[in-house]
Amino acid sequence: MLLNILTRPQQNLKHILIQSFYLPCFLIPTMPYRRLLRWITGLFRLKKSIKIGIYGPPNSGKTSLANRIIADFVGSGEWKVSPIPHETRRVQSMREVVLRSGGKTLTIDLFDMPGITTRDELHSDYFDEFILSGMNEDEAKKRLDEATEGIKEAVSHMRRIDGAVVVLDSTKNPYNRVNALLLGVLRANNVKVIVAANKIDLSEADAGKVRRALHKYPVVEISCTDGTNMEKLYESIIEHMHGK
Ligand SMILES: Nc1nc2c(ncn2[C@@H]2O[C@H](COP(=O)(O)OP(=O)(O)OP(=O)(O)O)[C@@H](O)[C@H]2O)c(=O)[nH]1
Ligand SMILES: [Mg+2]
Repeated sequence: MLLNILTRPQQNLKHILIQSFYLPCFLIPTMPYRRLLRWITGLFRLKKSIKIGIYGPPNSGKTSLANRIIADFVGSGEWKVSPIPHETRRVQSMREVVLRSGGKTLTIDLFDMPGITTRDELHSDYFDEFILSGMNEDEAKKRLDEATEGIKEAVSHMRRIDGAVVVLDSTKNPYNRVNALLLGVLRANNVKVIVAANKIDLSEADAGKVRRALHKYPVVEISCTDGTNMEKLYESIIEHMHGK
């Protein structure tokens, strides 16, 4: 046999190719029905989940939103939330979360991103906030370094995601450099954007201002604390996010 392969390589290569082409056909009748169906659909399924990142400035409620989504559609698992900015300093993800709304579904890979800010803001305003929250200088510097890495990681993910929910704190002025930069980079990467104007439960919230500032995008006014309009947000995500 070995001698045969060595002496007539071309003929035998053809034989091997034909065999490997027909091999799956011989396997089919022996596979259980359900596995067979999964195998066939798997062959045609080019992309299973839509990758959605939750972006926004620090402390706007990104992780609170991720936790709501997880609680509503997965049921267990929770990420850490804190009033101190830059709590999330590594990208956190949950795969294959099935969103359901109005009889429609969308399977997403969910990414909770570190808060985006500029270097200047990080080294002045946020550093001061770390100190005011009770951290000593070393702890504050460590958090600052980790936050810097987190921002880099969040920005590098923009190339890999299909859609973004940009969470803004409605009590804050939406007209600022960070929001403009964030939305500009997402647009440059062809990422579909929905804006969630969060914290509308607070009396000082002005979601109308967020809506006016970001009129080019679908804006949903929400509260992650009391769950206002979460259903509307899910509906909007399912309607607008269909991959790149
Ligand atoms: N009143 C109110 N507070 C909220 C709401 N959503 C989040 N918060 C609070 O805002 C703070 C920040 O929430 P996070 O979910 O940690 O915000 P984040 O955007 O993930 O923050 P970083 O990870 O630091 O960027 C926490 O104290 C939350 O309890 C909301 O809808 N209403
Ligand atoms: Mg967070």
